[in-house]
Amino acid sequence: MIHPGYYEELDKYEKLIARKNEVDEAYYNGIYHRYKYPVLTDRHIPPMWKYDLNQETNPFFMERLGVNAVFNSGAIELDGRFYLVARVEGNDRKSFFAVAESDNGIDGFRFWDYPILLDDTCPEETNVYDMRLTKHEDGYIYGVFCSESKDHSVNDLSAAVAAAGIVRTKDLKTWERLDNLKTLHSPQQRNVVLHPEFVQGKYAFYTRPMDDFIDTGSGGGIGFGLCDDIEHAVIDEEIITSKRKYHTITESKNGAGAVPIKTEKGWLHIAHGVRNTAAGLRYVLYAFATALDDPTRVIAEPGGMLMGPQGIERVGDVSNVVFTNGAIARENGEVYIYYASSDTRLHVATTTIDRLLDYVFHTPEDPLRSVECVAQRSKLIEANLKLLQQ
Ligand code: M1P
Repeated sequence: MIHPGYYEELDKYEKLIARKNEVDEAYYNGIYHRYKYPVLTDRHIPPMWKYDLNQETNPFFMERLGVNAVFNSGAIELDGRFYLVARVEGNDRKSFFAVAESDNGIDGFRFWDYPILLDDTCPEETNVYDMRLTKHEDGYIYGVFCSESKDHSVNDLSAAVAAAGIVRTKDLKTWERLDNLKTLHSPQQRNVVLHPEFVQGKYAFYTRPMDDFIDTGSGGGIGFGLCDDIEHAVIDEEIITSKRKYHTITESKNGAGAVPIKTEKGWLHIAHGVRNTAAGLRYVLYAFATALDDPTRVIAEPGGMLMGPQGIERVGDVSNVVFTNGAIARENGEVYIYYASSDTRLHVATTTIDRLLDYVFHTPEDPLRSVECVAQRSKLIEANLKLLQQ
């Protein structure tokens, strides 16, 4: 017999899924809209994923397999419907992937009945997270994610190794696991993204060379490398595209985020930058553009962040973080950026290609020194005062 508690929980869940999302009118920057409600949270997990519904075996109707958080999601639009491949983290700390679907991309996201069960091809793999979904010109949808294993080479219980796992699908239902990416000169990789087009006839990856699981060490920024065979992907040479810079939002590390968006003026990238503070690492989003004929050549990089955590977004399991690994660029020019806050919940911000291009090409670069920042701002104020006095 089904426990009556199930119907109470189901009612709350259905009300949450049916809740309409709204632009947060209190927030304005002219670049994008933020929304009042997150699009996915732990409360969007179907009750049957957490509870044993049987009254006999679960008389107190308690969670048997709780979910701690739902955040960093890959995103894709297929036939006018919106799909997120979310990072779901169980109470046991292990993350896994699950598809949530909506008809408008802003609200109504509902998880499919089952999470994604990946082929168990890596016996050493402990955890998986942060899938980027690339609609590649070869006809497949690729998912590139972090595959994390214990590092047995050092005497430290928490030491881990990050690598890039690769899967591919045509329908988000059947997933074929390919070999993990090998980068011959970087011992660890996270935030790896597959470029949607062939470059010089090869598969092209944005990488993030790292010496260590947390510290990028000698890794100078977002890398880029080519490989011949996607089924056994090996990159022997990585070059750096968007560099880390001293006393900027990328000083500690940076990493590719959403799959780059092709525009008439260049490839638009939305990435994350990390700086250190007395309160720990602070993650923000930033944007830049690279040349259409050479996706490694940065042609515009506005100073500072595109987005930082605000209000409740600042608080969570890993506070002071916004992070993206998915955006949807629609045929009509709209762009939906899915970003997670503080490794806890997922939000959407909406904008357009035109606005993002204006932002990337007309926001001044970071002059890198306070005195020059003041001169830059004073120039803006002076021009505005002149205009106001006319
Ligand atoms: O905790 C913040 C983010 O940390 C990692 O990003 P990076 O590799 O740049 O440090 C990722 O594990 C990401 O999942 C997480 O949101």
